[in-house]
Amino acid sequence: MDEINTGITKNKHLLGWIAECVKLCKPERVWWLDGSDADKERLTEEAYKTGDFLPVNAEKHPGCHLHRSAHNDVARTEKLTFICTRDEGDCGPTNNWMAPSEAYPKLSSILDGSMAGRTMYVIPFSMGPIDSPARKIGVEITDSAYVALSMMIMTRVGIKALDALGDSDDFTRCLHGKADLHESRRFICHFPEDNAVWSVGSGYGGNALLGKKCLALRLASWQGKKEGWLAEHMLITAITNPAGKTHFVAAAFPSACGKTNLSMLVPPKDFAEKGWKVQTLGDDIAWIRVGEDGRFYAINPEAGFFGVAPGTNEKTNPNAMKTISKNTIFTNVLQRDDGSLWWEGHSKAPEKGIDWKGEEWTPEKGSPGSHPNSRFTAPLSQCPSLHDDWETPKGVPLSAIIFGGRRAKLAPLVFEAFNWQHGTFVGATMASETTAAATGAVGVVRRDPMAMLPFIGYNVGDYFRHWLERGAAASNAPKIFHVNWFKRNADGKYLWPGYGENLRVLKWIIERCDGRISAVKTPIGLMPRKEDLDLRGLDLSEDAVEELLAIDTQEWLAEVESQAEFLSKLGERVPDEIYVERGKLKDRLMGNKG
Ligand code: OXD
Ligand code: MN
Repeated sequence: MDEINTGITKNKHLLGWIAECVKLCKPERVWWLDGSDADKERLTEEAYKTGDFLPVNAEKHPGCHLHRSAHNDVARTEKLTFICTRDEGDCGPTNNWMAPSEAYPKLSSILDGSMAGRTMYVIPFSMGPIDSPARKIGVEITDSAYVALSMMIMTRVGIKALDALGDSDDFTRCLHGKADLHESRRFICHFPEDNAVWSVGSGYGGNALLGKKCLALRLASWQGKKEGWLAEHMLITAITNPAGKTHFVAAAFPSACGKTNLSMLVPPKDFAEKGWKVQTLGDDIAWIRVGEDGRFYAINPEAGFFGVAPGTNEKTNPNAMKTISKNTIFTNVLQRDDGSLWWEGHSKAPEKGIDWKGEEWTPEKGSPGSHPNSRFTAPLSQCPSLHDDWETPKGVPLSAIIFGGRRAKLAPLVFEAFNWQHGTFVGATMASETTAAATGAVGVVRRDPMAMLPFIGYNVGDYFRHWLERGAAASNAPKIFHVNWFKRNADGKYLWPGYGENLRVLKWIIERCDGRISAVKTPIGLMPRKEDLDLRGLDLSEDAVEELLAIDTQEWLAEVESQAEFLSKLGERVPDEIYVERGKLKDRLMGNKG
């Protein structure tokens, strides 16, 4: 069989596994990615030949490519995502379970011969900086040039990952095959006990770039439980105040709720003039360990952004626009007549173009030109607001963890948890309106613990226990906050301007971390008084501020009942401490002492 870059490893565990996969998938050729520029160039040429890439206007988008996915393959498919533990109890009630003894044969029969006439790309990669003690090595096999080139942006690929692996057997075996992309033959299966992921029938990023959600969240959360660390769906950002003091914060929001925007926030003009600075370390995933000084240290295991395009523009996220100005893969956006790219919320709509389905489009057509979950894949290194420590092997110390959801009602702009246990409860019961990042209805409120509902790779009760234990293991754990940028008034209008103005809330948060500002005790947590928020220069009515900070006791009492209903579905492994916190919240709301 034809092979490219053979001999780049002598690791017999890896060679043995690739041989097994070749036997199963029967590709025409095997291409080992060495991570070099020459390899990338050749692979790019290949992607144009296979039709994975379509050309774009090279003057407007140098080094960029357009990819159009199958129409039925545009988002994560949670229904078709499985945790395959031997014991169903270890998977827990928030995941779909399939026994490994069922999953392996089922997926093998789909993969059998599925790469005939195609190239099998072998991608050795590292999640995390190669020199970080926290990094994990994986090897992904795929028959998609789009996936291979996306992995080259999102992770650290090639010989350097193989060198780090050496002769070891300690790597995640990630097997991805497109097969026929039919939904009835689509499965994303995780085998935490075997350190393996098999994904078949989808080319969508979250289902197919296996370093991301599959390894860095689902398997990593399981490994973190065993090894004493946390894998979380969190951005990491650095906020520096005018005195030059930097606080690192991590924030967990559900998919497509603004993590990329927050991680690249541009301070409002008057804040920037005073010397406030926000810098980016990551927009989606954080791996967190307790350091020797008792603080939480976070690394971003990724090397790229896989961001949502719609709504991204010069005003909402100028740093993202600069990041994606070159060397970026765009998926399912609209192409204008001159070959340049556009998406809803980018700029004025073109009079016509080719939409994400490859069909002629005009605004009158009534359907979006780009898919609501259309994406950009771009290297972190191109982000103008990147923080110097983004690859620091030990990670950065966290002052605060922020949970957030998209909620039209109920949750105020910001509150602080009383302590770690209460913060864990706040995260465990947080809720958000669903978005286009996953298939299914959009805009429905669902509980999404720590924004990890689709990504906790084991029993959710054990996960809450792990959170409580990690906090107890840290003598100097971060403070926990909850924010809601999405509260609306009775007319359905957003009350808070969001984007850069969110720094006003972050300012209160880090001042709390410095112990420099007071807070009011409320039944749900510690909150700023109106005058504690720096709202100078912001056109916001007194009423709006009051509404943003309001707590409606009746609504919260209903919330507590709905939390109870949710918790009751999570099984017996939910720690008592979570119920205790719920009871205390109810008591405080009823006016009793908490
Ligand atoms: C993502 C997601 O792509 O959360 O980051 O779906
Ligand atoms: Mn995400």
